[in-house]
Amino acid sequence: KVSEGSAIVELETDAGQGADEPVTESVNAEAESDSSPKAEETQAELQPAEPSAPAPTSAPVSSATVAEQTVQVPDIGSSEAVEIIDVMVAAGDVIAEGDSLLVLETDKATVEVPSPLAGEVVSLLVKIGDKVSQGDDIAVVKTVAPADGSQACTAQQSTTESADEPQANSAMPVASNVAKEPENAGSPKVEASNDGDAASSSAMLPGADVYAGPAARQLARELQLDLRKVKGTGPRGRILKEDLNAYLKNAVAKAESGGAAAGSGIPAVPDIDFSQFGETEIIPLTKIQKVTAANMQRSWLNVPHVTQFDDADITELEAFRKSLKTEAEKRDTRVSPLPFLIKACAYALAEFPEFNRSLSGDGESFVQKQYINIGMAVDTPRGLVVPVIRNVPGKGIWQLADEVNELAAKARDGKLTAADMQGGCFTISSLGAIGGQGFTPIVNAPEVAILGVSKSQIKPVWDGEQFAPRLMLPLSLSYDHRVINGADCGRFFTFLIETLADIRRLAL
Ligand code: CAO
Repeated sequence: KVSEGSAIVELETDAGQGADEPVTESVNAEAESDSSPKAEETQAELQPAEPSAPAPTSAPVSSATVAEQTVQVPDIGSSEAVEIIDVMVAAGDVIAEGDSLLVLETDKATVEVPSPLAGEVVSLLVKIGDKVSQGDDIAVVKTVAPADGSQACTAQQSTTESADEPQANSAMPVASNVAKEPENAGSPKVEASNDGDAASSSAMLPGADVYAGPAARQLARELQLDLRKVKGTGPRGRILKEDLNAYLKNAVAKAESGGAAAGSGIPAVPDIDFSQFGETEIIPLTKIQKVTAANMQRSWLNVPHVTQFDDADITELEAFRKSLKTEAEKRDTRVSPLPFLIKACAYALAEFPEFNRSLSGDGESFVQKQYINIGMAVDTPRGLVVPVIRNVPGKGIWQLADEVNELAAKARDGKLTAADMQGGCFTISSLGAIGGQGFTPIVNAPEVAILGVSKSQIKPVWDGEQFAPRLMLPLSLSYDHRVINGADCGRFFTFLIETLADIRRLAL
C-alpha cells in the first residue's frame, strides 16, 4: 500500500558525476565556443562522434550535451512573496538533483527549495533577505548529460518546455521525468510549521518538521533514523549527513555499553553541553566502569527490585571475631566480619533454595543451582568488581578469610581473571568499613538476590526488661520479585539474622 510521498524506486544516475569531472569542462568549452587550445583539441576529437555514429564507449565525453537552465521558485503554497532566510549554494558549486538551494520563511513554515537539476551553479539570482514568489528565478544551472541517456532527453525536454511555457516552473518538468525522493526535488519541503495546513503537507514524512537537507533525509530513511532526535551542526542547526553518522555512532556505543536504555523505548537522558555553565573536563570511563554501567543498567531495567531492611545483632559475633585476633596473626591472616557473613549467607541459601535460582532466558523455568558460590563486591581504583568464592559450605572461617583477603588484593591489583568473577549464586556488597546506615543494592542478575551491609553501631535494644547496648549491623536485602516473594524474603532474612546473632547455628 502506498500513499503520496511513498518511495517507489531508487535510481542511480551518473549525470551529477559527469558535471564534476574534467570531461565536463571540455564539453562546456565546446558548447561555449571557447577558443582555448584545449577546447579545440577536444572539439576535434569529438568530430567523429556524429549522432549517427555509435558512441565510443571509451570516450563518454562524445555523447554529452550541455544546457543552462534557470531554476525558479516552485509552488510554495503562498500567494505572497516570502523572504529568503538562507541560500545554501554559491556560484561554482556542483549540486545533485534534490540538493537544497534556498530556505524560505513564510508566516506558516520554513520551506526548503530543492534543485530539480544536477549540475553546476553558474550564477545565483537571489540573496538572503530577498522576497520571492512562485516563478521567480533562483539560479542558472549548467547541466551535463549524455545524449544517449534518458537523463539527457529529460534535460533537453525540460529546457524546451520551460521555454515554451514561461509559467511552467522549471522544477516541475524535470520532476515529472525523473524518479525522485518523495519529499525532494519535485516540491519544496516544509521544515517547520505552526499551522495545521502547512503541517499536513509534511505529516507523511518522518522528521519533516526538522531542518535537514535531502541527502541527510535520504540517509535517515535508509537507516530508519528519526531526524527529530538528531542534533544538527550545520548552519542554523541544519542536520548534515555527518550528524546522522555521529548520532548512529553514539547510539551504537551506548547500546554496546548499555549506557542508554537502547531499544527499550525509554527516552535517553539529554546530552547537555555542561561547558556552557563552567569549566569541564572529559574523563573516559575505564573498561571496568563501562562493564559495570552496562550490567547495572541491564539489571535495573530487567529486574523488578524489592529491598527489605533489618538489623542483625552481631554483639556476640564481634566478640568472637575479636577473640580470634592473636590466632589470626599467627596464621598471617585477618578476619573481618565478611567471612562470617559469607558463611551465614551460604547457610541461608542452603535452607532457602529459591534464593539460589536463576530465571531461564525464556522466563518459562527456574534454574535451581546445587552449588553455593558467593560473590563479594570489591571497590578498586579502576571500578567495582565481584570476585566469587566457590563452594562456601565446604569451607571454614579461616579459609574464607584467606580467600576474601586474596581475592580483594587480586582485585585491587587488577589481577582477577574472568574465571575468578564467574559462577556466583548470590552477592554481598559490604560498605561496612566505609559507613552509612543502609542502601538498596542492585541485584547482580541473573542472580536473584544481593545483601547490602552497612556500618555496625552500638544501639539501645529492649531486652524485655531494659534497654541494653548491642552492636547492630544494618543489612538490606534486594531481590528479584519475579523469583522471590516478600514472604520468602522475610523468612530468609529472619533466618540469616538469627544465624548472625548466634553463629553457633552454623555448626548445626
Ligand atoms: N561495620 C563496622 N565495621 C566493619 C564492617 C561493618 N559492617 N565491615 C568491616 N568493618 C571493619 C573491619 O572489621 C575492619 O576493621 P578491623 O581491622 O578493626 O577489624 C575495617 O572495617 C576494614 O575492613 P575491610 O574493608 O578491610 O575488610 P572487609 O572484609 O570488611 O571488606 C572488601 C573487604 C573487599 C569487601 C572491602 O574492602 C570493599 O571493597 N568494600 C567495598 C564494596 C563496595 O564497594 N560495595 C558497593 C558495591 S555497589 O556500588
